[in-house]
Amino acid sequence: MSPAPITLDRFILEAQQVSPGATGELSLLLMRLGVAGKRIASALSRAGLTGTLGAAGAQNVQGEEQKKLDVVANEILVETFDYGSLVTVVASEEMEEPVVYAQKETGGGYAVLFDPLDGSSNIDCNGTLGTIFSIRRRKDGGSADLLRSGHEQVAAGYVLFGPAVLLVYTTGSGAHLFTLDPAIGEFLLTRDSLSMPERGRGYAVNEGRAHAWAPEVRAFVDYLKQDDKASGRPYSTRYSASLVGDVHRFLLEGGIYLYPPDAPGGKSPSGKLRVLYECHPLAFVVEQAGGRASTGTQRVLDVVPDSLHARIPLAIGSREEVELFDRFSSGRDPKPGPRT
Ligand code: FDP
Repeated sequence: MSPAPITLDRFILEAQQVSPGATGELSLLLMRLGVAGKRIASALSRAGLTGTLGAAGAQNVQGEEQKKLDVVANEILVETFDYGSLVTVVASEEMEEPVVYAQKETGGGYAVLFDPLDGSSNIDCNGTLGTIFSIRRRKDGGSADLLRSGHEQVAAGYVLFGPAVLLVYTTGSGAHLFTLDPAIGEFLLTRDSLSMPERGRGYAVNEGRAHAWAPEVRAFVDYLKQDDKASGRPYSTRYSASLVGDVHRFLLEGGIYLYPPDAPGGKSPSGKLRVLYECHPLAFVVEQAGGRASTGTQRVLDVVPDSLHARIPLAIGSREEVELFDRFSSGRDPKPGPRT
């Protein structure tokens, strides 16, 4: 008989047993995220049949059009943590203000932050989507409590909704990959302690926005496209319009995802992606797999946001490409080495 599959719950519980001082609360929370991921996957798979595709008719706090499924996924996550006294507060890309659970004033030590449905433009065309989450210990309360560096995350990860539903998470000792087995409704361990290639052959960026980029960003992307076999160029473009989808690809294959800032004076001088809901959690996962995440001038995990919905430029992926991007960004001589 083949060995019993390792379910998400078993993996989390076994990790808890070898984690000194663990109370089991974080384990419960992670398991709940698994359940929320399955509920969102179910809503997505039936959206075309249940009338939940299309726009919700409102804008989120960023002024972006909300899709019905953005709202559904957000509601599932808010509801998921509204019992059990584990979580005091949740904050989401889709909500202007955090939700503070009234009954938790005396209990619940965690804050959960999320982007309920990343890659919204893919919703109506059945493209790749994701849910990104970040877990922090609650300190003294209030929104200011959440405005801390990415090093304060105790866990982070994402659920990827593609041909298969995947869950990747880290608690700071490696990043682990699970695949939903639809036959039994469980996430099963498919790769323990992911290790991403130090260098890849692909890049993902919305090149339709190249006109707005700073010259050093254009120089970097042009560099990737030049033909030079010795340094492994040209790279292939791999942009899916879903940050989670692209980051996941590069986690497995190596490469770099970029959402650069506009040049000074442009419309988006800080880029598009949100520190707390997207950049910090993905940076935590990718670093745990041996990769890097940078704004071009700063390590993403070092960034302390000045507001809940603050944005930063993001370069995330293999160590070598992200370091190269930093060298271009700072105007240093890139001097890329030959491909090994
Ligand atoms: P979206 O706004 O559609 O949710 O997180 C934001 C994000 O998607 C990323 O998933 C994606 O990579 C990027 O923005 C797409 O933005 P562009 O349409 O500007 O390319």
